[in-house]
Amino acid sequence: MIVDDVHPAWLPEAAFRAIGLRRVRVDGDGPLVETVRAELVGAGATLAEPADLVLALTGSLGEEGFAITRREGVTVVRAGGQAGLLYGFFEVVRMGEAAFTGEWAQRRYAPAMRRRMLDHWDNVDVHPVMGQVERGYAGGSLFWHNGVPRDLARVRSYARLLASVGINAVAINNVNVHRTEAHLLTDRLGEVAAVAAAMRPYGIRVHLSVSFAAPVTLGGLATADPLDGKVRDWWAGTTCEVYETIPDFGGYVVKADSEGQPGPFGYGRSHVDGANMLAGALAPFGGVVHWRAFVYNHRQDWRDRSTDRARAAYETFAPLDGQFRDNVVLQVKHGPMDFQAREPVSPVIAAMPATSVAVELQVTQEYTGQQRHACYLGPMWSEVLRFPLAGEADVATLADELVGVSNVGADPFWTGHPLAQSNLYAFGRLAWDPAADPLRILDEWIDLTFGPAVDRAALHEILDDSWQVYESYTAPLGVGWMVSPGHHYGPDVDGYEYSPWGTYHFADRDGIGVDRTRATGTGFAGQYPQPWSQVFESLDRCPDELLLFFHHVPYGHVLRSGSTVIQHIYDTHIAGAERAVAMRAAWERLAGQVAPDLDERVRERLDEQVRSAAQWRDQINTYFLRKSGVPDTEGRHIYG
Ligand code: GCV
Repeated sequence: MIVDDVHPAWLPEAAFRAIGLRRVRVDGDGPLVETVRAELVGAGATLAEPADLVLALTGSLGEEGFAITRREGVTVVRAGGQAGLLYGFFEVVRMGEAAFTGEWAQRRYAPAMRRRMLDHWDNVDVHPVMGQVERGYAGGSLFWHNGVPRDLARVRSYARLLASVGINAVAINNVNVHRTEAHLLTDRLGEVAAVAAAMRPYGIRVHLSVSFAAPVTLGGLATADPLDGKVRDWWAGTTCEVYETIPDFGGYVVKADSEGQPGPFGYGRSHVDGANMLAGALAPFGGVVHWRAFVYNHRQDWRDRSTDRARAAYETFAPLDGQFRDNVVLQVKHGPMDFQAREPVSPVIAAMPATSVAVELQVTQEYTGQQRHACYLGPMWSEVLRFPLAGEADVATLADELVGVSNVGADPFWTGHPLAQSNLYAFGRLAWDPAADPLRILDEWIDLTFGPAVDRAALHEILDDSWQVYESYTAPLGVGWMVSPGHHYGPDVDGYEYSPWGTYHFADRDGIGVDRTRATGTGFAGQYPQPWSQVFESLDRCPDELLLFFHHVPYGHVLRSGSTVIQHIYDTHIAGAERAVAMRAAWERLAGQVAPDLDERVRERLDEQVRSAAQWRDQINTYFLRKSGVPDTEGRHIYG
């Protein structure tokens, strides 16, 4: 077992107690099998006969699948490949004593998504505006410190945590590739190789974000035109060197023509030209390119009501379906805007049946409280993944892969807010099984992290619906934004209203919301397959929580819930801020049950959540009271 100076998260020594008491046999060879052996020994198990637990490489369960059975007092894990054996081992850890109790028939496990990936937005240097980790709320980078690589022991511990929830790929640097970080592809490749070596024993392949302009900035060419022979040769040669150094390198992640990053549009080429060129360079080595669909005009004029940022990704990519090479994965944010607390699922996910699609979730809490607010995102992701976007097919079925923007940094608790570890855990578990119940996953996390004696009810009270609580005191009814520009923390209702980012709520004295209907608005609703196109188009059928994403309505509009829009705003904001206070009170019940440093950190964050929720409540309620002039029917105090 790895011991270092960080919090053990969901793998404390106690989690291995049941395994540690057993005699074990491991049948098979290979580096990941060795990892399993080392884990068993580290847990205190003896490699001896007669075994209570047998882990064996056999059969046809696929590279990552495994089966567990228990007969005649022996628990047997069978796996088709080494990764499967590692995942089977961690399943036994999760089961605890139950893995060694009773007799049961074979249970089979296999991941739903072939690639379960975390993207880090880490920079090597501290960026003057974005810091070292863009949208990072957990200290500096895991990989670099003061411009040089960190001690890799922590990276190895991280890989272990990730493997225990089935993650098999990590992109280690920011998709906004700055000058220093561009060199990771060439003269600083050794640093990537070192991270890959630390993660390899846990079955995790390393990917790299690259700049589309690299042939110019690194190669000294005059162009990065994807159809230029010299450019193609440069990428082919560079990629070949990458694989000579890191034979199991995963591939490239590319943010192109997006928020100022260079891309094929700059050369009059399409995203098929750009992505396929890189895919061609990677194909001989089995690598993939994750090509992000987050392409929109970030220099919009707010006066221009014909442009709608929500429409942009579909307009760019839907016509290109079927033209991408097999090793291109189109990486699509789960919603059409940008990781707001509430968005409809992106219609792009249903528009690319002939393209590999990765759905991108934001584990780092940029728009959901920045790891200062407790906000368990499992229920949100579960809703996204189970959403029946195309007939019978839900998002999880339409997606080939799941990618999460990591919430981890150099912080001793990994995630800043210790309770945000639950999000990292849930991301892995849902990528493995999108049908899993997010509250059951939370329970599993609580059990592993805090042990069976903890007041589980208190933790559930804080976290179960913390996403809905966060939503209730921030921007209402799916309209989104209303955050402080730039750093995106805390309320600023009009902060983005007259900005170039395409993120408007259009509140005036009569009403609020964005008309995205085909009939009278931007037409975005028309990008969905039926029935959703009609459901979102219709004022009567549109779900309340997305009403203002699709419609501009008067404050007196009656929601399906029976409340008016304005009364809903008042009620939810008052109740939400009260819930934050109740969350803090629930934590009090855990006094003495958790380690003092963790206790102190959580208390500090809950105090901030209470303060911030009240600030959100007061700014939002006051803003809408002033705009609408409609008083609260309950006569509660709202600052006028
Ligand atoms: C890495 C949002 C964030 C940016 C991020 C971008 C992206 O706009 O605010 O920090 O850039 O998404 O996903 O590329």
